[in-house]
Amino acid sequence: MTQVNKTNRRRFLQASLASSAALLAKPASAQEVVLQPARSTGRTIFEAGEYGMPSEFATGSRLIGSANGLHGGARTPLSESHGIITPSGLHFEVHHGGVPDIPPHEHKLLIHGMVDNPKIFTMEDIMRFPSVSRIHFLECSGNGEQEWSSPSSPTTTVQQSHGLTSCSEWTGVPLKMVLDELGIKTEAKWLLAEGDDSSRMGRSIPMWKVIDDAFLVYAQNGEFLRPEQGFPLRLLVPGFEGNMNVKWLHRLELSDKPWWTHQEVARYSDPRPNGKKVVFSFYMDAKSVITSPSSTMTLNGPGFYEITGIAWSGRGKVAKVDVSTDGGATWQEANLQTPIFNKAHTRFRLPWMWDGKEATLQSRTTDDTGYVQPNYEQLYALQSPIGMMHNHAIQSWRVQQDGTVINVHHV
Ligand SMILES: Nc1nc2c(c(=O)[nH]1)N[C@H]1C(S)=C(S)[C@@H](COP(=O)(O)O)O[C@H]1N2
Ligand SMILES: [Mo]
Repeated sequence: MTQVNKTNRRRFLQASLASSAALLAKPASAQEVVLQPARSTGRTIFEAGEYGMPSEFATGSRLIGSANGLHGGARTPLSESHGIITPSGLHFEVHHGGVPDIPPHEHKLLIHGMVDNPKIFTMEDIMRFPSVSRIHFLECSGNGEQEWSSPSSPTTTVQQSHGLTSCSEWTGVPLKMVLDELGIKTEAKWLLAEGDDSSRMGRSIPMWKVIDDAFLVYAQNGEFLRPEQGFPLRLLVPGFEGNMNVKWLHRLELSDKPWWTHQEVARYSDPRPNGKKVVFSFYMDAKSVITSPSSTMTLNGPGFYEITGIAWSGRGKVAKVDVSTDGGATWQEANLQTPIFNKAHTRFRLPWMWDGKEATLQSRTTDDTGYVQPNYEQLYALQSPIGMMHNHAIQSWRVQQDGTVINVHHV
């Protein structure tokens, strides 16, 4: 299956990159195209099965593995993604103790601590609240860790370097609404969110974020959450590092101080040049990457190509994306797909005539707070010794004269 997929994917990639040549080539005559005999009868509806699957020729599959040492990582095929929504079956995955299969009728959410009336909710209770649907990205703060700590290989793909981010429409209940029912005590400043997986993963979330836009999510892209995304219930804290978006959520405790869990003091903390570590950095800062052309693709001769990719910011909306084809010497503003959503992937596109000479492609986003995505030098100055988390530096791809594209990390 994977072998077939890989072959198909390569073929498709070549076909799509060759389309620039096709655009310029003489069209086939109408006779050749239209006057072929009709195809014989196609597959029946019974063969499609009860849950539709992608075409056998469709490309894009997750890269399973854990090259950066995280348990249970699966990466989204960004170079073969279109628009801004990640199909649920291609959403990235990170879990620290496997994926539990939880029957929803057995699932409970306990809310206790600094509330007037602690309560245990069933899924039915939660789904009776008025719901909201919002489009948000989710990114593991370890995304790009490998690129940051060791120079990447020329064949490291965008899926390997950036595939721990995805974007979905999430449906659920604003957490504030549920907590207001119970009565939040004025001393409550933090909330512990804990998952019902073997790792019992827990993170401390500041109450101001809970009040602002955290929500209890039960559906993704129009259907119930995938088990891998936290079925039947997860917390979503939009724009905050992936780790805080606790899956298989079963307990929320309000307190006047944070819990200093293992996840927040050891794994997801950021070293600084003065030898100290920053904890609770929360935000995923503005970041972008060109997904096509990108490493391991081949351009089929000079001519027209569309440079495209995604940009996002945990602090708000993407305001603009600049693209360079000369390694950052000059920049051009890319077109942004609209509407642009808050804390969501934003698709950018820029028409490009490749002259057949070596070109170094970069993208640099600015979010609506005015924050500009840094290059590696700027990031190294901020965060050293080189940190594991929050690599959001500008990525460089080099188009070589023969049309092959390689990862040059930064230039
Ligand atoms: N209960 C629980 N929640 C969890 C995790 C986990 O291992 N257990 N992994 C976290 C990490 S590190 C990330 S990056 C995100 C990944 O979410 P996803 O697998 O839905 O993409 O979930 C977070 N929530
Ligand atoms: Mo993560």
